[in-house]
Order: sequence, then C-alpha cells, then structure tokens
Amino acid sequence: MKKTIITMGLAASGLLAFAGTTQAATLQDVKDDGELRCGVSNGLPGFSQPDNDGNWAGIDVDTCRAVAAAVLGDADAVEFIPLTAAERFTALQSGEIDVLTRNTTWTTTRDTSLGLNFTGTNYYDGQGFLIKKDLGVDSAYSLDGAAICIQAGTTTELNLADFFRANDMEYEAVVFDTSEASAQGFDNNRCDVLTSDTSQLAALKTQLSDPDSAEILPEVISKEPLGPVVRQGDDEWFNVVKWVLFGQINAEEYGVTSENVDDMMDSDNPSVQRIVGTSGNMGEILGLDDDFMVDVISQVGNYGEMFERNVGPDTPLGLQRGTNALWTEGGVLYAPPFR
Ligand SMILES: N[C@@H](CCC(=O)N[C@@H](CS)C(=O)NCC(=O)O)C(=O)O
Repeated sequence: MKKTIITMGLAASGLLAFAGTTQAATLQDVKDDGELRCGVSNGLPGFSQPDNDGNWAGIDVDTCRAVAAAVLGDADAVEFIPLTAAERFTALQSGEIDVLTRNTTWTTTRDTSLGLNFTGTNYYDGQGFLIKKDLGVDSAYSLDGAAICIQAGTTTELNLADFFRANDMEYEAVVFDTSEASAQGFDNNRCDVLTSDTSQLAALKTQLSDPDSAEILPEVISKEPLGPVVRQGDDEWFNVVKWVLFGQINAEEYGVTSENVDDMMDSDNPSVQRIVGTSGNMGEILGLDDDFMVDVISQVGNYGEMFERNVGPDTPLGLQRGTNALWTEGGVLYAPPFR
C-alpha cells in the first residue's frame, strides 16, 4: 500500500530524484508496521553480513537495530534488505527501505541532489589497495598500468580515477557488482590490484585462496565517512536516526554500557540522567519514549560496544579504534550534547 502511494506521488510530481518529499511520516509508518526496513550490503564482513541461518551481523546492522530498539523497543524488529552499491539510493528514494545503513560514504552530491540526508558517521574509513605480491610494488604511486578490480556505483570508482589522473598514471578498471565478485576476480587473476574502503581489505585478504600472496599498500587515498542515510523532507525521522547514533556515542563518552545501564538509572550525573531518560524529555521531543536510549543501550550497546563486537581487535577485521576513537581519546567521534 505504502509503495503504491509513493509511485502515484512520483508519477504526479515527475520528481523522481526527490521521492522523499512525497512521503514524510516514516516514524509513524515504522510504528504502524511494527518493523523497520533497513537497506544493507549483500555481504560485507564486520558491516552487514548474514550467517548461514540468515542472521545479519555487523556495525551497520547494529546501527539499524539501534533505531528499531529506539522506535519499537525491539532491536530484532528489522527486515534487512540487501542491496548492491548501484541499487541502494533508488531503494531509499522509492520508499522500499526506511533507512540505508550500507557502508555509504557521505558526499556533497549524495547529501543534496539525490534528495537524501546523511544522519552522521558510524565509521570513518578511507580507500586503499590490496595487491598481488608478485606485482613487485610497495606503493600506490607505482601502480601505473595495473588492472584494478573495483565495484560499480561507488565512490571508490571516482577516487581511483582522480588518483590516477592526478598522478599521471593509467589503469584498466575491471568492474564488478558486488564485493564478493570483485574479490573473486582478484583471486582468479582478472586484476593485479583490488581497491575498496580499507576496512574491507584485511577481511577480503583472509578470504583469498592464498592470503600470503597478497598485501595491502600503505597509502589511503580518500576520506570515506560512512553513515546512515534517510530521505529528505522528513525532519522528524531524520532527527530520530541522527540522535540514536549521537546517543550511542554520548553513552560511550559517559560510560553507559549494556552491562551497567540498569544501575545508571540511579545515577546522579545529569548527563547520564538525560541519556537514560530519568531527567529531561529527550524522547518526547523526538517522538519516542523518554527511556528510548535504555532500549538501545541494553539491546545493542553504546558506540564502543558496537565497534568492538563487529570490527574491533578481537574480530576477523581486527581494526583499532584510531580515527574512530572518541574525541576524548584522540579520535574524531564528537557527538553534540544530549540535552
Ligand atoms: N563507501 C563507498 C563504497 C561502498 C561499497 O559498495 N563498497 C563495496 C566494496 S567494500 C561493498 O560494500 N560491497 C558489498 C556488497 O557487494 O554488497 C561508497 O559509499 O560508494
């Protein structure tokens, strides 16, 4: 039913790129449906990947589950919809999904002319290169003439073109639709080099038939702030998705975790009280229950818990916090105050 309305709205307005303006009550729709529809990848270790039983896991999956916990009180009330890079923005514009959490880089074009709004950053990434060791190079600046496996519809494609042009080098792009296909292409010698967001390179390397035959070059050639995306024209929903992630970052800053959140309900600290809803009316002004962050933190955790569980040092990705540390710990995670 919802889809029909959108399609008619689009036909009437003729504004395909601004689908969001035809539908502006996502919060109520999600409450009515009792389920949140999240666009995720087809499978990307640490970010959004289904296991053999179809259970999705990853930092993007948790970012989405956190919104479901905040709105519906249930982090499992989610339908995950796998999308290729090329499909993802249309799926959001058309109303097929309520939020896109698919390792998507925040750029000017996407944030404006696509009719979409980025709500924040849940992982600061950057683009790098995985190469076959027998290529015999140790720097991205020595890749002139290389065949490079890459995924269609990504910032990766544009960055690659810019980097090679700026450095007066040439390359042959070998383009695939999914990262699995790109990695297979690399494994089957369709290319000498695989390029993607660096968070993925270590994971993809471990999946090669001979991981020791490949290595990651030191250069990071771009900024890739990855985060959730919603349609323009629905400020209420934009605020909800934005403040759930900010709430999780603030929870980490104030030491509120899934383990101690119940005890924190008795805290005397005003900042903690506003997060757990024992003072202030943060939930009410967002259209949620005042203790919505208790559901988020008890069921999904604060930002640091999401990071450690999915991409941190004890996971196959083995990533350090680095840039993704809190501003108080030398990183760039600086959520506006929850007040
Ligand atoms: N962050 C970049 C790249 C996103 C992207 O699609 N990356 C690939 C390779 S890391 C991917 O996620 N593949 C997962 C899939 O095939 O579903 C963007 O927003 O354009």
